Amino acid sequence: MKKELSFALNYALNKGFQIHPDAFKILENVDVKKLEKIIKEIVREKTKQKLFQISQDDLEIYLGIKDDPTMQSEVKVISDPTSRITTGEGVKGYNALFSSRFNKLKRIISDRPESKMLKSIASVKTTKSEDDIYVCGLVTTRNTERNITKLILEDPSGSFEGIVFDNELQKTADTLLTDQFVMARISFGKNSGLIIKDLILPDIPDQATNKSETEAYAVFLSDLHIGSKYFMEEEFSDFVSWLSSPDPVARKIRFVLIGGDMLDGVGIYPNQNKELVCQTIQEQLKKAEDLIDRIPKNIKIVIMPGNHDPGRRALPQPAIPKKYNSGLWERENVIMVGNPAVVLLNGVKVTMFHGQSIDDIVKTTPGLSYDKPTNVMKHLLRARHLSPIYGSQTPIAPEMEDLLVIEDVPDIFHVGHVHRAQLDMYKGILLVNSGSWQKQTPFQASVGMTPNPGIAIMVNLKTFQVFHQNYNSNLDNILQS
Ligand code: D5M
Ligand code: FE
Ligand code: ZN
Repeated sequence: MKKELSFALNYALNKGFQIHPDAFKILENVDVKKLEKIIKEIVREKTKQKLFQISQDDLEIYLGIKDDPTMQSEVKVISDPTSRITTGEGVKGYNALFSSRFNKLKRIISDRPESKMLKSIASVKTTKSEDDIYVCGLVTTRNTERNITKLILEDPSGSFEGIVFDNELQKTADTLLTDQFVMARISFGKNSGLIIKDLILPDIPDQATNKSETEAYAVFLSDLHIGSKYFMEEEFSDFVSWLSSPDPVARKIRFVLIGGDMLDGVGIYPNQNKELVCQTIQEQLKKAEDLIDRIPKNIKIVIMPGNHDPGRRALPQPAIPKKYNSGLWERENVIMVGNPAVVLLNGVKVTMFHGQSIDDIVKTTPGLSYDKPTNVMKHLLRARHLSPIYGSQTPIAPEMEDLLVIEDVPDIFHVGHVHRAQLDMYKGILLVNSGSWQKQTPFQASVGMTPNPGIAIMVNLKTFQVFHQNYNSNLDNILQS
């Protein structure tokens, strides 16, 4: 008998354990370097349970050869744009899109008491009321000059310009995004001007968090940029290997979510080919597939596209099309969804969105920046919309239905894109920006963007406890919260 094996057996026997002969057979075939760690972990776990027998099952579950039957791993896709994308045409399409946005958000805000007093914008012009009235609409213009903010709001009946004088309210007004939905309390000024007295956002109601009944962990990833020469292949590969290690956390991982930019893509930015190690989508997908194949099969993998992945550029994006790689679609443990998507992981509701709109929002909103992406995510939740601004950098398709309204209140909001891993909470929702696995690119350096790549964020879906693993050797590279 190898000395490592006899050490492991004696260790367990001295702690009062019996080892079943079938378990012994498995131990004989385990890598001797790992034996000590494995036996100590199992002894510790089973001592806690006061069960002093090591069976074949224990080892198989521990080594990931067999699923722990008490652990659930159910993925339900409850919203995916892939089959709902219709692409309306031109002006008609955009009218339909904005009318869908208005109607959906009006329905969401109708849960608020003030909405009982809502009037149409057209009626504001004809009534001369002494009392304040409430209207709602999409912000078409926001303008601040000499401490006065002017807003133009539009609903299906018409539009009006209102003025915000109050300093505190101006702070809210200044963070409103173009095409965002808002409810306003207005009063009539002396010179028949309309004064905005209050601004009410759809926001998130108080609600209980859904939790998994059994302990199962989800890993949140995004922005791998496979194919780029800056993809941290070695670090990512180490992370994938860890998933099949005997580490007690690794053994409980049942879900891996990839929130977009899995690939670096081709022709995404000028001269990209000079920064690629895989020049075609097929090659990039092959590399992705090889990595995904090394993830244990009892882990469900949800793959959503970002702006670098193939499909279409405009939001909402369909899932990465089958025609590029049917392999991923055929894997039993892989679920391909579009961007954005809502999935239930053992009943825990996760809204996944790549995060393209963050670029437009940080540019136009005072107080928001790239290094605190979860603040932008809070902004989106308050607006109940994933990408309000139309006509800026983020392309939005003229769908008949606005699929970017946040209709479902999630338990976890998963976003990527800005390559800064960060955690936060907002009204009971866990906010995860999953960072990236791509080193700082020359472009990012030129604009002063400092990513913190190589961090894997994991959440225990039963307790919502969060863990992370940092594969980056640079000590300044840390997870923000
Ligand atoms: O984007 C990563 C981040 O870098 C995201 O915040 C956008 C920004 N970025 C990247 N390339 C550009 C260009 N060419 N212009 C403006 N902003 C850019 P990713 O989607 O991973 O490329
Ligand atoms: Fe990215
Ligand atoms: Zn991106």
